[in-house]
Amino acid sequence: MPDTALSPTNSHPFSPTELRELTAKIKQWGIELGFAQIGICDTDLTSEELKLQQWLDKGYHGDMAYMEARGMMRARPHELHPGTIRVISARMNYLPPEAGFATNLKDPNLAYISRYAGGRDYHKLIRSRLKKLGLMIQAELDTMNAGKTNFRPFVDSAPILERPLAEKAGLGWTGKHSLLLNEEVGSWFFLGELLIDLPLPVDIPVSEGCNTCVACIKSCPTNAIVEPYIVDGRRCISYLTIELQGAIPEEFRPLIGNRIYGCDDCQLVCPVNSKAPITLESDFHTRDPLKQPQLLTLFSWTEAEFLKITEGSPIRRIGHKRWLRNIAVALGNAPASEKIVQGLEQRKASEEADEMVIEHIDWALAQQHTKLAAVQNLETQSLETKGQETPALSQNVSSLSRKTQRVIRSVEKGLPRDA
Ligand code: B12
Ligand code: SF4
Ligand code: SF4
Repeated sequence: MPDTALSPTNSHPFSPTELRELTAKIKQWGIELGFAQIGICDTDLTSEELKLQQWLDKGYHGDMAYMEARGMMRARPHELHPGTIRVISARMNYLPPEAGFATNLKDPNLAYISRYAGGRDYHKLIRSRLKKLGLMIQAELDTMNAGKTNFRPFVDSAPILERPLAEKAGLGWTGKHSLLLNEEVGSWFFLGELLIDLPLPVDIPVSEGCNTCVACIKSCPTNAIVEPYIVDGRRCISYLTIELQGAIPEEFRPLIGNRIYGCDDCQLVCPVNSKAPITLESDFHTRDPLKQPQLLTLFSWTEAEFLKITEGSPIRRIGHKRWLRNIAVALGNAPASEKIVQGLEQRKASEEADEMVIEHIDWALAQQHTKLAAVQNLETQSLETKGQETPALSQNVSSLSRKTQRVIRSVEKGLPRDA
């Protein structure tokens, strides 16, 4: 390293000692602001460009037009925010207490909501903390009489490749599910970045730790992890229930089970998550109405109720119609029930159901009628066999897929605190 270094927009020469001390302070401030870890990397993502292009060429982004909107700028932070020479990458833990993963997945009459989404929307929270970090850096430069720095926080928004940046910055390795994970803490964290023009020393990436494990690939309900490290977004339940605007393709509906907003399965079976810490942010704790909620209760919310209860939460982004669409699918997957049929019919007759919602309700009604007929058949058989209840009847034709049953067993064994 030369004796002094200049940033592109700051003519102040920094000595290596000044930069090392400033970096140590930045990492400490990051922790004080609630981040679990801060790392620093340069802006060179050329090795990712071809992989990103192949992913887009295969159409894995589906309807997410924003993924191709800015071309390769996503892999070029210095083009997205001119002057940038370093990325300060930050991660914030979101695992809420009493996650109740298995209890929730086990009961198909309850709605499963991805555990990142039960509290406050992370975008605003993380962006504002990163901005504070930038202002703290500026205040320090002021005391050093070192001029102005040019910084910009990012969280998802103009989507730079956050995961490869965080990997370069030493925050973890890319798991076969394509998320970043870390030996000490697992993967239940969000990423955010501060793009900056200071020549800070960079961190060293950690080495990959998945080894021969393939649990996430085997457990994905929709086989969305098409190759190790590569997710076909169009198959992912997170995409189908959150990003997709229109109808959910029928082939995926039975596989979605009771997951009405996002999916956690590939992380639930990951052995590295056994050490995951609970978030320190009470804002990420699950709000009461969203804790293990009954599908029928959520389905009965009017649009006004939906907007009120989900205010400030990421769930609000999908709007009431897609909320109803997702719950209708889960109700179709739930065990046979006259009450569910009634709930579906009431909703179908309501003014809040548009054409798309009605199509999903009709699908769910067809599933329910088929299952009710099966239960009736079994009842008749049971009467004929002198009242002996058949096992299938007592379970009301179990609607949990084999994969989900495996995920539940894996959570109960591997993540007992969060089960
Ligand atoms: C689009 C998107 C999605 C899409 C597509 C997912 C995907 N894997 O691409 C959908 C809607 C499906 C999705 C789902 C989820 N997402 Co998302 N998503 C994003 C977003 C906005 C962009 C990701 C992206 O660039 N994808 C494009 C592809 C090309 O990138 P990639 O998957 O990293 O692909 C690389 C690999 O394929 C790799 N590669 C290719 N071949 C090989 C070979 C080897 C050996 C290796 C190592 C790598 C490799 O190179 C590619 C290019 O870099 C990021 C935020 C951001 N701005 O980065 C959040 C982000 C990745 N998502 C996040 C989360 C939390 C989720 C969910 C867990 C949410 C949920 N519970 O429902 C799921 C998880 C699904 C999964 N297994 O990926 C977090 C992940 C945090 C973490 N710990 O890593 C992020 C970073 C958001 C954030 N700010 O915190 N997401
Ligand atoms: S979030 Fe769910 S659907 Fe998406 S890749 Fe992971 S396990 Fe598969
Ligand atoms: S489940 Fe296994 S393969 Fe998948 S990310 Fe975790 S350690 Fe890696």
